[in-house]
Amino acid sequence: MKLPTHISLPGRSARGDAERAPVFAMVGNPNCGKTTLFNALTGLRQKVGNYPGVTVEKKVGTAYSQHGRPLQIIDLPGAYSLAARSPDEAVLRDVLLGRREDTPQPDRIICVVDASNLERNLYLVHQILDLGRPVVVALNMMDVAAAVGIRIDPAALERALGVPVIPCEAVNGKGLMELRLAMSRTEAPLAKHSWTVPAPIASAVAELQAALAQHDARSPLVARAEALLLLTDFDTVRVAGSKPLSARTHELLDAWRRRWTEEKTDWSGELIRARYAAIRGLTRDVILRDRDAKPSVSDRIDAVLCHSVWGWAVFAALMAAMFFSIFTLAEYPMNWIDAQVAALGDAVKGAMTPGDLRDLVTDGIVAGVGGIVIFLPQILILFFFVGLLESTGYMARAAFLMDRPMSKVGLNGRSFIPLLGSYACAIPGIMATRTIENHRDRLVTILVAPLMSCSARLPVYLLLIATLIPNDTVSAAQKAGLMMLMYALGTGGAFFFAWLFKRTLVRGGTPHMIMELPAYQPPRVAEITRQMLERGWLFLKNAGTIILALSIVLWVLTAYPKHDNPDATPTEQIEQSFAGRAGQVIEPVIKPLGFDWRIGIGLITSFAAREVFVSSMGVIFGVENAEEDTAPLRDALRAATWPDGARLFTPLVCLTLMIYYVFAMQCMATVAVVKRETNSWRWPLFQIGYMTGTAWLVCLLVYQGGRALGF
Ligand SMILES: Nc1nc2c(ncn2[C@@H]2O[C@H](COP(=O)(O)OP(=O)(O)OP(=O)(O)O)[C@@H](O)[C@H]2O)c(=O)[nH]1
Ligand SMILES: [Mg+2]
Repeated sequence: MKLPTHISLPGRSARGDAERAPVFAMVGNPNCGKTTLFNALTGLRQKVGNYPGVTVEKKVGTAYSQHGRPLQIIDLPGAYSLAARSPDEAVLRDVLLGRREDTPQPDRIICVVDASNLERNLYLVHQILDLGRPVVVALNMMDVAAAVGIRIDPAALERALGVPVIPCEAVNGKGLMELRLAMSRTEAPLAKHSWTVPAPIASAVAELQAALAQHDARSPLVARAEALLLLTDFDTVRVAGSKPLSARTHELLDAWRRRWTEEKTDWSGELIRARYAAIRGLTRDVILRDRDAKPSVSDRIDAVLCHSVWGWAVFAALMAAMFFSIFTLAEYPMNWIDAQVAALGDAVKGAMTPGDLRDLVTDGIVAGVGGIVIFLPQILILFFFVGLLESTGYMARAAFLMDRPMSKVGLNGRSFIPLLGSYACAIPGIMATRTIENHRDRLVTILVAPLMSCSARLPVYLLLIATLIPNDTVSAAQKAGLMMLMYALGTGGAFFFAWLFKRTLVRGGTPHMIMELPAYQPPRVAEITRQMLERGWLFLKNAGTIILALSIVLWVLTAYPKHDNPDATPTEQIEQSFAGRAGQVIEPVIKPLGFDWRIGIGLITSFAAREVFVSSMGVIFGVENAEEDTAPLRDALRAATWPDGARLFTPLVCLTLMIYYVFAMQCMATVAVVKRETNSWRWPLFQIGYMTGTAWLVCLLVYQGGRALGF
């Protein structure tokens, strides 16, 4: 086969008409800085974090060449090899091989490599060079390499590979201009890529290559690379949205696979060894060590943070600090927002003439949306903490610590990153399970992830804790303790159900965890603040749209139909309203838990999202107190009674209600994501059933037990 030595970028055709932006793919090992580079080139703000597996789905953006020409860039999940082991890696493989229906095959590939770990990173590069596409190597993390005493000669690497090698530091913006220039060149050299495929495998490669070119429409070089991959990896991980191979190719592949199994030859091992030998040859003159490797700063920190005793002490202290600051730091901004909302309500009351419209504004909109907005400071603090853990590299250490307890329930530390992420929100947590290799473990992790207390539960817990304990009698530390208890309960629940599911639904052994511990990075406060504000803005947007709409709907449902007696009390009015009737229908089911029909309305509406419980309580109990001045919601809840005058929100009921929200599956968005990720309705429905069933049962035990003990 005669190979070209250069490939030109697609661009203006000879006739000078329509121009197609060339497509670049960002490819590299996990955590080597692809997304940082992608963001710097495109101006987008995709999530970065100092642990492997942040990006799990492809993302497309546009950058501009030095001459202002648009270039399309695809950011991809990281992988150590094209032999995909998990769904996120399969996305990378399929984009590169042109198997995706929704993504064009890249014209050029930017291989991002971590300079502090060059040999290992070059393994993937070497596989990519097989594809015969023009490659630009971005030699990233030069600062990290220098810090651990590794010196690299980029020019020598460029000579060895035959493609441009650009040293850079993505976080500091160094090397970006040079990279852009290399990307802008219309003529791109192809790598001097010759390595000898072991002879016996070569004939199989040739046969399969022909089949792929003929039946699967691959170009000769891609077909060859894919043949190598198929023969050594057998293409086990499949993802939705990728074209399957033709039947003919499959037959051929199966025949070779059978033959090699019979002959007991380890061709994939042979091939890996051959590749590493080739890489060693390439890097002989490239890596120069300055001094003997001594324990790095990261190693010294890890001696404490990964210690079997100190590590746990630090973990517990970090969590305690987080919950404590949620209560103490947020106090002032919260009081301020509280006062503004109350003032707004009173101003509206004074300005508008009494009537349904005024009630809609004060009792529906101000009470509903205001009730939820006051929790913004706490949400921001939570996200700031999560950001700190993610950007410093602590996340990977937490997973390492958790490996032991996780293995007791049949999962490994890998599953802990999605679970930890679910403290912020179950949706990114469930997405992050794509990095889990074993599909059974992935399923179990998806099933239990929503048990981790997410940020939407925060307002519910905070409201109920405030109702439960009057401000002055109990210190912030005790409130934080109660909150930690809820988080611990959810986490314990997740572990318990993971254990149960691994023993019943999806049996399977405990896989070993292989995860890189990245070097610690100083926290990037600006980046963390930006991500935190983004999440805060999302929270406000939610309050201004979904929660606003639901509050209005709920207010209408509580205001109509009108009571026959115009002098009816607000409670009597709600009682016979549409919402009241719905609440009464479910009251028999929830009365054993100590909840009345008004709480029942909140349970129904918050099925959309948990924080809607707070706005619903605002609407319902705000209406009841409509005659007085706007008071904090917790006071309204404390004043609420059963028809016989007994207090409704007793401490026991508040606690039970919090526990209900720990376990119940009250989130439409999560249901939708689980449906998409598991590709069936079976699992999300099962999840709703088991979580809400558990919530009911545990609440029954707590409430009735508490009653029996005299609370
Ligand atoms: N010191 C240093 N840190 C860097 C550099 N480039 C990126 N980082 C940091 O490395 C970490 C990983 O960066 P990401 O851009 O998320 O890496 P990624 O390759 O997209 O990772 P995955 O999506 O998990 O595969 C982040 O903490 C970055 O701030 C660099 O040149 N020097
Ligand atoms: Mg990334």
